[in-house]
Amino acid sequence: MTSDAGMGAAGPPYGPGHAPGPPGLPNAPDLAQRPPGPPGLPSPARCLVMGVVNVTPDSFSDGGSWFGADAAIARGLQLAEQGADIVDVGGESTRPGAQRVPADEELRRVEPVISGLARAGVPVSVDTMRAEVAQAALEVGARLVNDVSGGLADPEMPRLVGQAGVPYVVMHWRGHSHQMQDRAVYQDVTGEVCAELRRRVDAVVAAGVDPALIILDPGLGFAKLAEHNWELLTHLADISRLGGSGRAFPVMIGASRKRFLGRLLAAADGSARPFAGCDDATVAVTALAAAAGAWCCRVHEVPANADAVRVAQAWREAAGPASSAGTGRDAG
Ligand code: PMM
Repeated sequence: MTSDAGMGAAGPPYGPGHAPGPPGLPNAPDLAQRPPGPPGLPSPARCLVMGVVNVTPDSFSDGGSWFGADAAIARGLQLAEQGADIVDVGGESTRPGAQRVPADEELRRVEPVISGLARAGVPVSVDTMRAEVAQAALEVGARLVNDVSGGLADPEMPRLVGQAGVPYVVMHWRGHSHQMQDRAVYQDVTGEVCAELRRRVDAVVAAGVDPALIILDPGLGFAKLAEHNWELLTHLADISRLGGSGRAFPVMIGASRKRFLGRLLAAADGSARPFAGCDDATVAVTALAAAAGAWCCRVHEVPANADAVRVAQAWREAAGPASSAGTGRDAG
């Protein structure tokens, strides 16, 4: 472990009192200072844009579109040219109700795509819940592991990520796709998501992950109803600090094309807007989340989102020095 990762008698390094934030932050709706992203990734002085390439036949929002390796690499290159700071490559659909694919099939889908994009110099993340897939992806050049289960689906994952020393997205998750919607039950969604994420952070740090490499994600749509997603989106500061006043983790948001947007934009007859008609709403969420201090937004269509994060940054800078500080390393 590097940096301030030691777990001494004072408790976990991200616990209360370790890195007190500015007064008034814990309950503030916005992250007045966006926490810096982990080393080894691009670090512009604004929210990052992560472009998605799902190498699957059945993902909810773009399944089947980039299923062959050549098409997926071409799409990833296009997303990078359009302004994606990171390209996220996944080989397993996580849409509600989806069945799992075998690990060898997941690997067969993602490995050539990650390899091709990394060789072209694109910062790539691997979207997987499996340590075996993450390891192979890191060997061919992935720089970040995006684990929607936060290390719950595969107990080997946190140790692997800890040993590799790469940034790790720890997402809030309550179970695999076939069971997750039954688990969308909360009394206090922000409080419960923070508490459950805190337990995951404790576990992955205990397994060797450096806290400075952890990115938190509330997991919009994963065991969440629309009302849960909206509440979480408006409590990014709480999520960043796990509901306390300790270390502020960078926060990632994945709202792109999700069903709660389609339902918000339903037609007069009540039918949800198809996902491809939700890109403008995605851009609106990106602008709001970036203005509130999100570190990164994961999206399927990059150009307008790349504009939105720049608008949000100008907004933050105009709002005052506290809002625009906390970013801006040149590395990566
Ligand atoms: N959502 C999906 C897949 N991977 N990763 C993170 N970190 N956060 C998310 O919200 C997330 C994710 C599902 O979306 P898709 O299948 O439509 O791409």
